[in-house]
Amino acid sequence: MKHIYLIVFTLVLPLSLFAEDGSRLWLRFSQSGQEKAQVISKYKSPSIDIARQELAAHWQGQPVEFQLDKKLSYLKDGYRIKSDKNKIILSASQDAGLLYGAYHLLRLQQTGADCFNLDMEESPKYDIRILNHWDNLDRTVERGYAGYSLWKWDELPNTLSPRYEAYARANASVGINATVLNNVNASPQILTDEHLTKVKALADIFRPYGIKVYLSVNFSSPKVIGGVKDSDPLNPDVRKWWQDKVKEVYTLIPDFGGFLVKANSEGQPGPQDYGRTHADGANMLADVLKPYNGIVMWRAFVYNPTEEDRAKQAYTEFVPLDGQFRDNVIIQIKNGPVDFQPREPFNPLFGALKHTAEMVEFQITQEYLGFSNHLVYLASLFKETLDSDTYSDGKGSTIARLTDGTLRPAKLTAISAVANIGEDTNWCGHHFAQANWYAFGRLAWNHELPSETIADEWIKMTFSNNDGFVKPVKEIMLSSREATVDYMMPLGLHHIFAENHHYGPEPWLSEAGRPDWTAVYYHKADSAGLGFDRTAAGSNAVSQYFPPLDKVYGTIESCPENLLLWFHHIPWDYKMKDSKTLWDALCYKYDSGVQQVREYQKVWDRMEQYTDEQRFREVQSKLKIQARDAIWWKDACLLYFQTFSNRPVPYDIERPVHELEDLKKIKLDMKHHN
Ligand code: GCV
Repeated sequence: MKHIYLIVFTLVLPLSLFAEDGSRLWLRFSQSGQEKAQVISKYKSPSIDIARQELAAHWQGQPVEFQLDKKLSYLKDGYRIKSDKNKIILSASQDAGLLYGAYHLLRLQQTGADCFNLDMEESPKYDIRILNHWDNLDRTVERGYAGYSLWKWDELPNTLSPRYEAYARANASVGINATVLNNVNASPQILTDEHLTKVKALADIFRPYGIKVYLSVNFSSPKVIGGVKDSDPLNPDVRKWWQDKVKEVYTLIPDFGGFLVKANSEGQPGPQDYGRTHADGANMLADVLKPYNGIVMWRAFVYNPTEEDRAKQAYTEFVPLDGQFRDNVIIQIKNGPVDFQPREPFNPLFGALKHTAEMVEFQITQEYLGFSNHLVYLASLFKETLDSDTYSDGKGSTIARLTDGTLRPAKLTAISAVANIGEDTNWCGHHFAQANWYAFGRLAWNHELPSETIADEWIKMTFSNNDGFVKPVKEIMLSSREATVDYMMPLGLHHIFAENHHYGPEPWLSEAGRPDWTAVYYHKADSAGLGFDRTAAGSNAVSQYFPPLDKVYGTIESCPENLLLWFHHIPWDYKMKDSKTLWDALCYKYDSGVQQVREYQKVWDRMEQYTDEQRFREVQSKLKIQARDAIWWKDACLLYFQTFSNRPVPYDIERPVHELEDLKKIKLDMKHHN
């Protein structure tokens, strides 16, 4: 008997050594039987040592020689890779460049690319490529769907989870070089001495991976934890408090990045509490950080329950302040003017601040995209924003070129996204949600990469190089964002989510803490039609866009149909481009979303032969949820809007399977503040 056990054990060992639970992310290098590569390096530093170890452990190609070369400083923290006779020269001007170059080589190997005739230079499009964690000190994560926070504040700084380093490594492998550890709805406690020593412990682990730590700060910190009378940015005692605090931070963490601030938004304190402006608040912090090369990322996500269209408010607030901000302040702007919806037009603030640095904020965590239950590949959404032409500086003024320093010389370029990472074994809650973390990193490095290339890399690294798997799965990923828009809110509909948690549909929501937290505020359905009139006859949000977009968006005929109901209130019998009525078009869109998810299920089931049991089953079961949810969305929205349109659902479309009244009773028990 013993013998038999032994044999079985030896046979299964290579496969079972690493449970296929997604914990290894895309860093799934082959584990055994390979020749160890030779790495020639006369340098030593924590980052270079990691680069060397990674290659020594996983690289199977020609010997690699490291070279540090100051002449390559034009590549910033990028690198050059060049095949040279029997070896490969990897050179960079910074240590981190060698690390990124090492991961580039490993990516080539994992994806089956040619590793012999290499000749390339890579330099990142953005200086700061940063994740924003909305992690609270009690380890809950605002809008987090992958378990509790990675940061175990109660154990830090003495106990260091191995996941801290694994996190840093994953980020470095895609070029992410910065992280904001805590929620923008920030607890002042993060700045207490006790917490700062914990932050230092994390910063020390991340540093060799080229990652700088930043913190979200609460504008009332001087008053709440400092015992200062108020937190007025013009009060010298307040400034003094921040000066002392920042000195303390830099004593602990000499390369600390700076602060991220959500002020005077959704109940957060800010300079306006004292009659001061956002510029007064941001500049005070910027001045304090300046001697240490620290920066302030000041969020433009501000809106108040006023009469003014919520979509207009960030622009109204910030444009008059243009030119007043210090040069180490960068305004962090959500991709759209409302809030990370499945589809929004780009935020009109991009390009409108002519003398102020601007950066994009994306959301990787799927607050409005089915949490970690729905497979939605977000590179397509990110690219849609980055490639949008604002026309601010003439044709070709894309958001990518405006924010990466190409169009306007910038001291500071950055790009950010709200992380989807938590304590879950597979990090992101859904195996495919890992692709969105990956895609953000790759696009932050190079926003010109096509979504398809990124998907291709990720699939090959994470699952399989087999064409039979790569092709169909890539098709799922590439169409998934549009499919989700179709079953949730097509044609420019937005924010018709259930109250607070934002998971399912609640288009009938008409009472909430404030009008702009209801769904009816956004869709404005009535017997005449559907959609928010943002033309000159309505809220005139179109006027915030540069010509010709103000006209393009402001005219029904030229407005892209995928944004029609964002900008216009459209009659139910309006004829769309394909001559369907608006009502019919809406029905077909919802139906197409449902059909696409059904197709994903069919395709995925055929993938069983190419993938491991655990991940196959887990994705399969998530797709079931997604398919059920898609039908829920379709029925809820069509049955509800039908009470206004009074038209039949086209007869060739699958019939609703729910009663509207039953759907209205669904109340999910998920707590969130708005
Ligand atoms: C961190 C939305 C979310 C909030 C989030 C806010 C923000 O309103 O629902 O949870 O708060 O955006 O970005 O500040």
